[in-house]
Amino acid sequence: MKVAFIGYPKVGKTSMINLLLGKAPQLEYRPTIGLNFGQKMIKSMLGEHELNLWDFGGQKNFWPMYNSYLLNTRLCIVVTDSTPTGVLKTKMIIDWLNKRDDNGGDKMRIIALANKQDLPGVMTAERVANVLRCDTYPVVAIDPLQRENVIEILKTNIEQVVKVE
Ligand SMILES: Nc1nc2c(ncn2[C@@H]2O[C@H](COP(=O)(O)OP(=O)(O)O)[C@@H](O)[C@H]2O)c(=O)[nH]1
Ligand SMILES: [Mg+2]
Repeated sequence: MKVAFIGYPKVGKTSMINLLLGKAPQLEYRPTIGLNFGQKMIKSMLGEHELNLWDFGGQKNFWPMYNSYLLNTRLCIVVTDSTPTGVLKTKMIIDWLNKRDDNGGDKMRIIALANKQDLPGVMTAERVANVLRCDTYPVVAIDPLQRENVIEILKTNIEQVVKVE
């Protein structure tokens, strides 16, 4: 099953995938150029799911490719930092996702991760959800202790996707 991460540069998409794969967090920022992939097995009540994780460098010049990037995506994870400006920018991605013609009707579930909850003065996931208007979870991608939590979020949403099939 294809799971695509999407979001502006530096919000923590690659960190989130590293966390899921059990890799040590990268504290120094290294921008993702082009595409990265990860693979992860998830066991849910509905069986075992092989997830193909797609991580696209969010630079502006890649935007025209987003439609092809998202082709056949079943779960789209929008990652945002939790600052007010970051969330407003991310809202534009969500609006675009909701409007887009999905090239042949691939059913795609959209959720958001309100990342960097460890930073001072950030918005709660509840407030982020009110802006983005989709299911939103609070996370800290560079905290290895949150790994189980993020796997649980994936599990819940994969089950949702499989159920509506
Ligand atoms: N404080 C904090 N920093 C984070 C968090 N997640 C990622 N970062 C840092 O933010 C920077 C960008 O992360 P990265 O995963 O490369 O972002 P990407 O461009 O969306 O793939 C890196 O320096 C990470 O260490 C978080 O939850 N809290
Ligand atoms: Mg990256």
